[in-house]
Amino acid sequence: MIDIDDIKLLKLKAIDFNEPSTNAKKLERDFLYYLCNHLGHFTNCSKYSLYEAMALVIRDRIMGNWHRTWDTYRRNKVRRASYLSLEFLIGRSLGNHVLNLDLRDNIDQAIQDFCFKLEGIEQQEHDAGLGNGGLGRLAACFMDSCAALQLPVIGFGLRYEYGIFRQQLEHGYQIEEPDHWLREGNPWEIKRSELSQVIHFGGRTETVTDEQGRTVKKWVDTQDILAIPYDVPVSGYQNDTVNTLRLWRAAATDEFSLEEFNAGDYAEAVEQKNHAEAITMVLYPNDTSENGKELRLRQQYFLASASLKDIQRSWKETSSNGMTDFAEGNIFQLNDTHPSIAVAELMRILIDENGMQWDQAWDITTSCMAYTNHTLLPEALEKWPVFLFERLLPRVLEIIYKINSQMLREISQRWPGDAERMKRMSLVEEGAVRQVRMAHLAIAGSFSVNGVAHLHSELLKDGLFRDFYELWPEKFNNKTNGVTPRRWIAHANPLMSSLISQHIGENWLRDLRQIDALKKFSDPSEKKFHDTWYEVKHQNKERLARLVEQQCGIVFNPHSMFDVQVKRIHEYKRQLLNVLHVIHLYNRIKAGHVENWTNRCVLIGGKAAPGYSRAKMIIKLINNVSSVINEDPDIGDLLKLTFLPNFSVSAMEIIAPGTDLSEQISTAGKEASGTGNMKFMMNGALTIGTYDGANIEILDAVGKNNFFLFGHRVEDLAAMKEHYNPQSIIDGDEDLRKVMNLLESGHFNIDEPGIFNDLIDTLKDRHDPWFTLADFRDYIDTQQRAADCYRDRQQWIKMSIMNTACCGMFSSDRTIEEYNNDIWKLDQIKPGPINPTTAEPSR
Ligand code: HTE
Repeated sequence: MIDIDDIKLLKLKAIDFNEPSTNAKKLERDFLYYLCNHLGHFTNCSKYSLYEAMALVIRDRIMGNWHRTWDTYRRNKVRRASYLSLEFLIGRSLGNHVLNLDLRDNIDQAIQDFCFKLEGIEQQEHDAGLGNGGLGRLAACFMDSCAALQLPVIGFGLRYEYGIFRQQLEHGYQIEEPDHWLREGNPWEIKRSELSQVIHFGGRTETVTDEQGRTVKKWVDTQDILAIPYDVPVSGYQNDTVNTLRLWRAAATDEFSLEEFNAGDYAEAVEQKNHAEAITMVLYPNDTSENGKELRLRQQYFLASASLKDIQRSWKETSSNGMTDFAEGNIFQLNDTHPSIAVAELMRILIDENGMQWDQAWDITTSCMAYTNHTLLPEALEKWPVFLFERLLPRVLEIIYKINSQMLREISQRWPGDAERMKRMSLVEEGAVRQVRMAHLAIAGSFSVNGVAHLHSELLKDGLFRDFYELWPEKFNNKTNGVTPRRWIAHANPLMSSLISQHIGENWLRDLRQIDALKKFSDPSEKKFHDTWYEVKHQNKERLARLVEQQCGIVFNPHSMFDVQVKRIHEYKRQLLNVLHVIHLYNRIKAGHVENWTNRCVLIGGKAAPGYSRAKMIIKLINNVSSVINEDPDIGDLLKLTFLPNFSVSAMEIIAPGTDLSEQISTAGKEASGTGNMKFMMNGALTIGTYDGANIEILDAVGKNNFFLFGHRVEDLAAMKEHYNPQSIIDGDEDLRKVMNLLESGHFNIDEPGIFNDLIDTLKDRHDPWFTLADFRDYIDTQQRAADCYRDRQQWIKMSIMNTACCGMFSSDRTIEEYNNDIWKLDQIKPGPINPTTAEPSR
């Protein structure tokens, strides 16, 4: 008998449990067991229960390796990295684990007697929409790659009750609906209450004398909130590693509500509980723009503090030197400035909670923090009012001040008397409201600062962070983004994947550089391969057309060119430029200029931040233009335009494989990297794109003959800035004039006069920061080249194959290898058998 207090014995018993078999018979039995015995469904059940039962079957087959992976890391006292991010845009997990565990064939066999398919079950899973766009999805791809590469990396994030809002359309306008993704539970998460942490807010600081007679600071009278971790497994690709994504949920501490209860104010106590839980209630739906809400700062500190305390706890379990050698064993990668308050929080933990001296604490902190910047847009640069810090995090603010004075001293030694430089670089911006500049804190506290594509990293050095580059050039580096080929090729595009594997073997999924071997099949003499390639693309287009018809009620003819732009709606991404081109094509058809025509289906999708009214009007414009075009009997199959509502990770899994032409048309210098561009290219789409972000590296990889490049470059735009004159561009371009005239005539908003005036004005504004009309002509001409090329089917297939064949460097495995070689310095390690004498499943 195991006594309830004898956890140790329980652990020993637990380590020799049997790994459930993966043969089809056992899978079927377990599936029925979960459905009937566990979930209690007998004669009928919801489709969701089928998913739930299947998820539990898979989860059982992950557990052993998850345990072994933890135990191996702990036992070997390996150096670890923590990826701190306010966003992890995971999407669905079932299919991903099935691929990683190589269970698909067995499951298909296990359920062959039932009248549903695994694919149907997979679709029941709610997307985990814990992110806005590229930044959040990148974090998810990185977690996948770390597990694939067997690196000891733990992700830390927040378990938002509500993820990114669900987007619906009403009369062409975006409507946001709450996404209560956890309503039916989440079979992947394991709550670990025993690892909860207490997080402090509010209160004040006191100067006191400690036992050794030193003056030290104390943070007192705080309001405490409980951080409860929920662990989500991250399986590696057929390699037994299962890493962890640890998501924190906020809850009221028992003590806190108790006090109120004792005071007899029951309602107040419950309200405080709600107040505590509000921290992880909702994801802020802004991408590349700052929000500035107090609750958001609370979220940031909550994540940083809970994660650091968790790592401190586990570090102390294995280290004999306390926190002195913490930096040898730990590194934190900050996903943008959102978690950058971790710099000051680690200082606070080392000094206040471990009695360390400032200089030693600073050495440790700056040896284990690394910061990734994801945008140059000034509206995304986080600043927090000092008064907020004073109220919420008074002790943390004191530390920030001290970091600042130390840095300013260093600057004044290097550039004596350069007051302007000090002002520019200060962690605190002076003004009516003094503000803490989080990027400056992140740079000062990190030993590595990286951008996410070559151009972006260069622009950081000679623009936004120039002063810091001059002070600390050795910190700056580039890590070009990547995406996981498991989700974005193997899972999303099984037809193409098996075609590839038939010709070059299967190893490309582990090492995407090997997909290079596909190049030789791009030669048109490989007729059979070309025919199959075309057939696969066609089937993927049919699948996408079904989605479009379901979601939009518009019929896409899969023989047309599928021209797609899906991403967040933002002026810099220039969905407007896309619409101008569509209107131009519409004009041509109406004028009868359809010589050498290529039928085209244009798909646009993406969410607008709820407070970004201009972005919402762009959605409305797309929908209005779409109605006019799709309802005009003259247009027919020549041209279609539709807006796909509620773009998501799982929608992208259907969209990318079915796309012919990928629109990557941001104003040069504005898209830090882009990652959708990579997902499209991998799936054999051609890119029409500007010289921006990772487009440049894609262009380098495929060559200019396999890429439709257009538009002004960063330096062209800089030179044009002073004399940019959109009106003269309109006057000098007949096609553009016709497009603008039609827009201004109200042709697309007959019942809603004037609604697009603001959009039209921005296009014609001499200070339009996005230079949309400056790129119109080249864009239109380049679109024509793409269209002509598409009619030469043989040529297009060749280019399509070349795009897939050249995608090797855009695997996030490559990106993670670079992070590891240059920044993290972790050893790869395979999970070994559990050692019963040291078994300790807790962390
Ligand atoms: C870039 C995109 C890049 C991606 O990161 C982005 N940066 C943000 N969102 C992105 O998608 C971002 C969001 C909130 C605050 C600051 C930045 O726009 C991943 O591919 O180009 O690096």
